[in-house]
Amino acid sequence: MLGNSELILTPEGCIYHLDLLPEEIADTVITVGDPGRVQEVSKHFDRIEVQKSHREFITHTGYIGNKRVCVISTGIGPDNIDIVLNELDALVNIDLDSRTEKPVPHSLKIIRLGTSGALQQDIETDQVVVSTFGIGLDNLLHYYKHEYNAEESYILNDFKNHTLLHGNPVQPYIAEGSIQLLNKFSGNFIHGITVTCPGFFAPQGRRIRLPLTFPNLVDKLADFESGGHHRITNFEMETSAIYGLGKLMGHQCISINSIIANRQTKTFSKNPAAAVNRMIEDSLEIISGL
Ligand code: R1P
Repeated sequence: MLGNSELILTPEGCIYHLDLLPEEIADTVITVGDPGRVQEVSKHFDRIEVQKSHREFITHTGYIGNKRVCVISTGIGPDNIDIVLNELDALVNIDLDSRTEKPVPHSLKIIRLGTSGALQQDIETDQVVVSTFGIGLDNLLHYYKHEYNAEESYILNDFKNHTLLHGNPVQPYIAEGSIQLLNKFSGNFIHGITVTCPGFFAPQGRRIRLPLTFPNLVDKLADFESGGHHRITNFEMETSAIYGLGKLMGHQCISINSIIANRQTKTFSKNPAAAVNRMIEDSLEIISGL
């Protein structure tokens, strides 16, 4: 039985940070970093049944046709993903009354609709990238017992040898997205590895004033290739944590990102809101048929 300090519930019986009851989420969960993006997604729902908000975690649950979906804002970063993934998982896999694990595991489809920076010249702003793998420079997954499959080990090993980040305070990890979901997002979607960083400035090679420990980070990531066809397309701040935790918990996860900046050409989208909206519309069309 999980103690009151381990599985924290509000007086209303909601999970602590998300402030949600089990019946207030759907099996298909869209996550967005920006709380303002929740309504940009839910405005496409045919009806909204639940609207909750606590801190940066805003949730709208409703229907697209007959499909029940919810959209939740995670805020920024892997530490927030630790909270969102664990609390979503508890909502479906823990009996909140008895505070014990349910006997049969329940799997969610978790789909991130985010924004990101491209690391390759040929990926233009406003294009959309779907992550084959997430490589984490953020250390979160190292707090959970985890193992890699053969392909993950192979790519991670190549990554460590190429970037030489391994052994520094940074301990890269890797996790694969759901192949089933990845295959649904093809056509105009570019596929590639996404690197997840624990910050926006130095951890993504941006020097404003302070000197960088890894001044060549962007080029090192951009030059990487493994197995003849795996390259790093983009980086942001959530994907590896979603893939790593989601996989350990038995959920199917996919991360889709609108490219709003290109770090090679040093360009920024002229209309990021329109680009994000296109990604939302194209993705919802696929999500409604999952
Ligand atoms: C940084 O500006 C934030 O934007 C990106 C990064 O991953 C980070 O969360 O994603 P979202 O637009 O989904 O927040």
